[in-house]
Amino acid sequence: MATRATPISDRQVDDFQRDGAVFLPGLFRDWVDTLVAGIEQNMSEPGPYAAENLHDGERGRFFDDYCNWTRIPEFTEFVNRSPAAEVAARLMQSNRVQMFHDHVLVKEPGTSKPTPWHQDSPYYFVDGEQTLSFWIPVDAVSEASLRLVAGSHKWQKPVLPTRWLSQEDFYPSGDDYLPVPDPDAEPETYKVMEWPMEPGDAVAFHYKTLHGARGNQTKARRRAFSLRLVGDDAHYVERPGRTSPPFPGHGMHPGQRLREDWLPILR
Ligand SMILES: O=C(O)CCC(=O)C(=O)O
Repeated sequence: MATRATPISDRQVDDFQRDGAVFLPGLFRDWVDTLVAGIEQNMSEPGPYAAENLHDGERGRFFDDYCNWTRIPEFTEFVNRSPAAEVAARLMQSNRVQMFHDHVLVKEPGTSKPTPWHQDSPYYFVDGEQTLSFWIPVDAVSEASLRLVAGSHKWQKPVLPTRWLSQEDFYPSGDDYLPVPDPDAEPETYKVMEWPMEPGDAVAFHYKTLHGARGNQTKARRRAFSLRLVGDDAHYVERPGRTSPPFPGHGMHPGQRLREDWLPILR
């Protein structure tokens, strides 16, 4: 796989640090075919965590699945050989880059369901300021592109995580969280960032950045691959219930670095 050198500018690093997200046009352009093949394999052979996020009778299809990168060779290759780890190190300002997980999110044409506003961090058993996800569409996308609230990674309290299908609270202790805001209803309070994207473009964002997406009412598929990575200060934390992903039997204790035999150091 020939990979073009993709320098990240100081300005892009500053944007990521300040806003909690940055748009990286063309970063994974050379990897689109690999990711398409991996996504198609993932959809034809879903893993144990695969989910359909629509109720019976709702139009379209909203599929997601995660933690398949070790069994799908195209994802393994992307994790190990794409520029993702190098770019993440620079944006997170981290020496180490450790794998957390892969995530496939597909909205088929005519899916009206939005992805609810959420931060990823409260669902995870990892905390730290050096965290980063790449969201990479493999289809051109405008309406159903990722939307992110600038600066939300610096909010003092986490936003209540909810279940995407039932919309119930994810944990019993809802009082410890901010209610889920509606950024579109208060544009003077929340600055929403979004970009029309081509296949292989990426948005890099912090695990604490509030984000969501509109439905896909177009006639085109919207397939996206997300790669979740962590840096030097990432450590295991306990949450008030089963996390997502759960990684059953992980055996880690609060404050520990994530175990490297399951979640390898990439750089
Ligand atoms: O693809 C989507 O609709 C949402 C993506 C997302 O929430 C994520 O990658 O963390």
